[in-house]
Parts: sequence; C-alpha cells; structure tokens
Amino acid sequence: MKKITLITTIVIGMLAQTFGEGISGKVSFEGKTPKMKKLKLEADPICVSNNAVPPTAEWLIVDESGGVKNMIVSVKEGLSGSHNPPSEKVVLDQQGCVYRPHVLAVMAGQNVDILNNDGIMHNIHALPTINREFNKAMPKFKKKITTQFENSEKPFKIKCDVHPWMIAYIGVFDHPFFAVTGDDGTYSISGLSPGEYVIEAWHEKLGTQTATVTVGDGSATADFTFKKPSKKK
Ligand SMILES: [Cu+2]
Repeated sequence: MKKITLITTIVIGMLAQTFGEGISGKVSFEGKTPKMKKLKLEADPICVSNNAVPPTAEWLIVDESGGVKNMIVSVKEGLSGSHNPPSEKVVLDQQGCVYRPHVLAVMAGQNVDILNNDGIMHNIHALPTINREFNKAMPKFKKKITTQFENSEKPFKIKCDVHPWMIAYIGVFDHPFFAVTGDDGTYSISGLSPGEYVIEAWHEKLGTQTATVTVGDGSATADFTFKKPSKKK
C-alpha cells in the first residue's frame, strides 16, 4: 500500500513539474439571479439583423450550478520577476453590435485586435484611468485595428459611442497569471512556483474578493462565493 502511495506521489510530482503548479476553482453566486434583459437594438436595424438570437445584457451571467461567468481571477500579490507579453493576440470583436467577449484580460503590451465585421460604423471608446484613453471610429470598411495597453490597470470599461448598449471590460496585467471564468464559473491559473499568493476575483457588478492561497507540491484550489450586488449609494 505504501509503495502505491509513493508511486502516486512521484507521478503527481512529475505531472506538476511538466504543467507547472497552479490555482483553480469556481466562482459562485448565492441568491436569486436577476434576469438579463434583451438589448434594445431597434435603433439600428443592422444590429437587429446581424443577430440570429436577440442578445441580452451580460452584467451577471450565472449558470444552473451557480457558476458566474466573466469574472477575472488574477494573482495580486506574491509574484516576483518580470514577465514579457505573449505573442498571441487577443481578439475583441464587434459582432451584431455586441462586444465578444464581454470581459477580457490581457497582459500589458499584448496586441489586441479589435474587429468590426458588422458592415456598419462602431466607435470604440476605451475608458482607462492609467492607460491612455482612446476613442476611435471604425467605419464599415475599417475591419480591424490593433492596439495595446501599456500599463497594468484594474478592469475598465470599453463602450461604443454609436450604440450605447455596447459595453465590455478589460483588465490589464503585468504578469500572465490571470483567467476569465467560463460559463460554469470555473477558472484555472497555471505555471506558478510554490509559495503564498493573494488572488483576487473581480466582477463588474459584484465587486472584488481576495483569498490567500498556498501553492505547494500540487495544485491549489480557491473558490469564491458572491452575493447580490449592493444597491448603488
Ligand atoms: Cu457600435
């Protein structure tokens, strides 16, 4: 029996070395989920016809298991060294007058392709406070612009000045240890050295929560539970 445990430990150890240590978990919502209303796209008939299914607001997407989509989970404290941005680009698409995805996370200096295949004009307006604000018209012939955000910054809003319902959020990090939760509210951050980290889960309406996580020989888990957003003061 002891032998099996030892072998198992060695195998897990080898796997951890191959894939790097990590933190994974799930972000859940407790309480009644507000219904996401249909977006009022009628002001622009092309926005309506470019959607097979009428799109809804996305400010709180919870699945049947309580998982919250579009949370940005990132390492806030405990990292050392500097990290270069990856060569892969991140895409923010304007599709049927909706930003896809609604929430994205990138590294400082990473290329972000902003696409417009809608055949109409969008005006992308980023509202950072640390990075440089930009406001760029994308007429229908302008199908792509590529930009970067030079500094790390907590998530900020991106909006379209033509279509007021179009909203996205982008978080910029000076390291690659972040993830955006999928439909089921789960996330996974890999490649961390053993140590103690503070991680933060951010949501556009639910706010933020932090957790202290120790990454040891194996991967660590950190789950978060958020409650109903507090009323605006
Ligand atoms: Cu637009």
